[in-house]
Amino acid sequence: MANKALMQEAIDSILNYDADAATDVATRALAAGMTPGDVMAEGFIKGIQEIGELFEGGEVFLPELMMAAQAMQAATDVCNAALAGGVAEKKGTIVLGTVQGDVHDIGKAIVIAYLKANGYDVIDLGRDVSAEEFIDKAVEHKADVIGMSALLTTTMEVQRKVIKLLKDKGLDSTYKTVVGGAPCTQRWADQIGANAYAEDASDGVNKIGALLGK
Ligand code: B1M
Repeated sequence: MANKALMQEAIDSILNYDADAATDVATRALAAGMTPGDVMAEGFIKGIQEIGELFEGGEVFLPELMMAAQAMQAATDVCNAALAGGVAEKKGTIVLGTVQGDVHDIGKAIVIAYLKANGYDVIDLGRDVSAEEFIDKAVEHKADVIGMSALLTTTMEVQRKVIKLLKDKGLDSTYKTVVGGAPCTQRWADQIGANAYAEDASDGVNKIGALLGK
């Protein structure tokens, strides 16, 4: 019951574009014993999804979307910091970024925090990452996996481009590819020849673990 009230506060902090309130409620929810994953999934993610629906319906506009994203970022920072530490054994190296033309990086930050907490070395390529850069960085860091986040139906195409470029360069068996982000699906992953699709951060950890036999 107490957690339910906290999660409503979390949702409200996003709907009110209030980064201070988001930081405060995230901190209290963790102190109350909730896991970072539950705090995000049961609270803040519901809030930002609601903002996305309001935006789609023309009830809020870009400035509000940006303020909500700032509040979301504040909550994500608190929860991701609580995930830090993780396990000592290194299970593999992943280069992960948001694809070219796309600036959505809140989900990517959560995925990275989960992977690090589960023993992976993750090189964060940032956002607006070109197909060539994904591959160059994978080569440079001797990565096992290339992870690509895309939040726009228009930018998903870059995921296809990376996989095609890997094939053209004869590198498709050197690097495993994982795609994620709200518009992506298993069907999309199959269509473009990705090795895996991950629905959320914990699915990402599981799918990458399966790909690398961990
Ligand atoms: Co934008 N935006 N946005 N936006 N935005 C969406 C994506 C949208 C669905 C909103 C809507 O209309 N309902 C819509 C896309 C429509 C479409 O393409 N079909 C949209 C649009 C249209 C736009 C702009 C074009 C608006 C404009 O300018 N007119 C513009 C595009 C800018 C650009 O990228 N070039 C834009 C801008 C922005 C902000 C900058 C204001 C802000 C982003 C801030 C930031 O990220 N730093 C923003 C936000 C916040 C959203 C919504 C509301 C929320 C996204 C988010 O953070 N979700 C979003 C609506 C929505 O998604 N419902 C929306 C929370 C996050 C935890 O979830 O990112 O899905 P998510 O990540 C999840 C999973 O998807 C998965 O795990 C994560 C954790 O669970 N996952 C992976 C993600 N990547 C993964 C990678 C993996 C594995 C799993 O392995 C590689």
